[in-house]
Amino acid sequence: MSLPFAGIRTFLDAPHRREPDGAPNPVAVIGLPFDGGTVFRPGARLGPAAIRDMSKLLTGDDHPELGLSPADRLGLFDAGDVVAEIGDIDGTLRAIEETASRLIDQHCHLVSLGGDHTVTLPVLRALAMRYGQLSLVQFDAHPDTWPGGDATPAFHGSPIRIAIEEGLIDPESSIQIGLRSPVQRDVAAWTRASGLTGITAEEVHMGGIERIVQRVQETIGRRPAYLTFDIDVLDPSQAPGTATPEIGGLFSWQAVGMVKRLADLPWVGMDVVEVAPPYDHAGITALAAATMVWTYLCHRAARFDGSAEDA
Ligand SMILES: [Mn+2]
Repeated sequence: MSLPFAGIRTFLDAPHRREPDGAPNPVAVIGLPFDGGTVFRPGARLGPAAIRDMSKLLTGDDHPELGLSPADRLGLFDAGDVVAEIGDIDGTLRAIEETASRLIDQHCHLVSLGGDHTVTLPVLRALAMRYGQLSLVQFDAHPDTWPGGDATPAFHGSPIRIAIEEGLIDPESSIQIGLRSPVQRDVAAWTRASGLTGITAEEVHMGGIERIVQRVQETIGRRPAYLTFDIDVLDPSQAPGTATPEIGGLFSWQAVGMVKRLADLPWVGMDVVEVAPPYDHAGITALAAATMVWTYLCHRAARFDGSAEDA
């Protein structure tokens, strides 16, 4: 019996290797311990370690509905962390893009553990290079469409704006869920004009998750889709450990229920970002993050029959 409190911390106890080993349906997990793009309270550099740590709770047993674990049918491995010099935003983004591209070129499905939301940008650059323009499903309290500064346009409030400006994602077939933060007037106007669909947290609460899932499916269509899950979409009572908490957010059951119901979208990868362990209590933010990824991976594993080809 493997003991969840013992052993080296990799995500879900997956083997640590830098490259895939030829197993079918490879999925690479990478840690992106970067919080140099954070404007309020830092700490997301410690996110990947905390998520790996809490993921140990999810090892050893099967998903209660699916009756399987991710490693049963996926070539899951933990490729470690991507780091660059302290304070070097551009260098970090380049390093992440290079690593992501290398793994994608080897046919890996990519799962990234942030880090602040800046890290999603280089991942999208790598994926768009491989798959063309993507649809984005973004769980987030914030639209992340602020313009950056002149010196560093990329920070954790700007990745979606830059991704649209660079043509990495198609705003008309992308959707943001859980919005509720204050937004500058010109940023709100830019976001509306971009064609992005925005769903507020209140709409989730009042309309129910089934209706929101339907909106997502109608918006996304069959374009290759990327899931970015900013943990601050959750209510601070459910996820206190984050840089920019906003009240009135989703409960974890709503978010995990939507991730489950969206499992059949044509995903090309996902990330969970903005877990800042210094403000966490009892590991619940890191556990929520680990569980979102685990749920996504269990449903991905369920697509394969155990001997199958890549989807
Ligand atoms: Mn965000």
